[in-house]
Amino acid sequence: MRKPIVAGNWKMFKTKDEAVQFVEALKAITPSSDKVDTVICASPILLDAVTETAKNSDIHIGAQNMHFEKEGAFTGETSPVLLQDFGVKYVILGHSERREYFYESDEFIAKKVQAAFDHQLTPIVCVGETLDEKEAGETTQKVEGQVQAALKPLTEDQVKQTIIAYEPIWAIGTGKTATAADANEVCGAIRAKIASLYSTEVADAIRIQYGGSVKPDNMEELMSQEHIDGALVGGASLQAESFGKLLEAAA
Ligand code: G2H
Repeated sequence: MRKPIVAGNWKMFKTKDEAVQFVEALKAITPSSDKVDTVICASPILLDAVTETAKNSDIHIGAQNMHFEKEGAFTGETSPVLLQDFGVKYVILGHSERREYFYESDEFIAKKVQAAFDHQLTPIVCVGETLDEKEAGETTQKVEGQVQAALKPLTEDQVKQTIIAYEPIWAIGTGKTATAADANEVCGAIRAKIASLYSTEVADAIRIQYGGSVKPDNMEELMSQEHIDGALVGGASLQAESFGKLLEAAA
């Protein structure tokens, strides 16, 4: 059985004090890591404070992006070496906000996915279709292409360890959630694609999250679906209490 993984994506929210208080509060209610993997993905400037506060707890810390190079003249970028140095364990890559506002391509994201493994970071690779693509019946084709491109540089063992987050773009921060059945169908199609590219063993091992307006009141139904192994959560991850409810529903 695949262990559920629930990751909070704070995006560009929270001051240092708010971040530390959140982690302190969450520590008291985090389920055991035997039951669910708990991840908080914070802005790079908060990572030092949150990794320190989360020490000796079941909370893992993630970044929301990184560069693929170890170092160099890349003004404003974050190196995977620094993330590793700060005790970060996960990194979100290819979030639709990065693809849309910062023009990140599938090829660029694939280089980051490889760099994550080179630095012992687990990538959370985001894929998803726009409303136009959904209405044109292109959802499966779009997400399968994104998955195939992102995993291309990896070994089979690395593919097994990768987390895929299926986030339909039209559902992000809009309050519109895909129905649990629709989300499960797309996550199932992703798993089938991985089986065809690698093997059933790899497809059975890889964990696939759903993301897009996940809240305490829709989490249980999403988690009851065969192919959904957790959630990537924006808005509802900003309060420790609501995030705690999501963890409880997944555990
Ligand atoms: C999708 C999600 C987190 P929200 O971006 O990655 O955000 O839960 O606010 O839709």
